[in-house]
Amino acid sequence: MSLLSQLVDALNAGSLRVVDLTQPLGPDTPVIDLPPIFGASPGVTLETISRFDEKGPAWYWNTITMGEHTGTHFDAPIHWITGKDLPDNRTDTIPPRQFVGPACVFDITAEVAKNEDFLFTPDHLAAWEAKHGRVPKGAWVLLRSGWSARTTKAAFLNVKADGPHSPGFHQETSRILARERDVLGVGVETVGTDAGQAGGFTPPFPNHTTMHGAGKFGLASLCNLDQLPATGAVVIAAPLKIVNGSGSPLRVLALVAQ
Ligand code: 23J
Ligand code: MN
Repeated sequence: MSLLSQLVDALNAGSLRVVDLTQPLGPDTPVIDLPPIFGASPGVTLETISRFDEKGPAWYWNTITMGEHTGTHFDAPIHWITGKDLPDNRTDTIPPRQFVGPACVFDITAEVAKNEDFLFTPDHLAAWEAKHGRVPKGAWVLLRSGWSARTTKAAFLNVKADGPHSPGFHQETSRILARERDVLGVGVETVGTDAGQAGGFTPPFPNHTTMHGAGKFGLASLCNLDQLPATGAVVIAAPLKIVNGSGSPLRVLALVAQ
């Protein structure tokens, strides 16, 4: 039997499951709050073009407005100054092969429950690899923090007097994953791929700086990572083909063996 008919049979039999790693996208979707000196990204608005009325008696459709980096979304290398001159760095030019890869899931739920600013260090990576094997080239590395359980905007963005607080990667971990493991990119449950306090790190937003400078991608606001094994799932994360796009909302799917 051919590989693809085996795949279809496994999906039909339920021995392969499709897990949706995507948050609902709508007016309540939280968007990152940068300091007011910077441009703000608009949240989602839906405006009805017609709904079985005089504007369209048999059809319903909407106009959508939002920033490229809204809800569950993809960060392309051109999003950051370090990746701005790389080849194939935009949503319309990234080769589609790079949207598909095996998932490595780093479970930091327990650590984050104790420390919402937890950073995943090279020592944590070494411990994960001792248990699960080396992160393979072309992997999607997913940081399972439990953050998607925060369902109110206030709890999800977690902004305090000194700015937002949420977990992320230590810069040296980002460097190892990008340069030594040659991953596709990293995915997180939080609003962005950097820790909440990372605007004050040196350099600011080190994960964006490092990943995009190496031509790697980001996935933000993922959910259902608790349904994935540490290794063995396959993730498909393909952004809209926006011409010159820096990223886009997308549907992220994982194939998981039962
Ligand atoms: C712009 C500036 C800082 C950050 C971000 C965007 C994101 O998180 C993003 O969506 O890429 S941290
Ligand atoms: Mn983004």
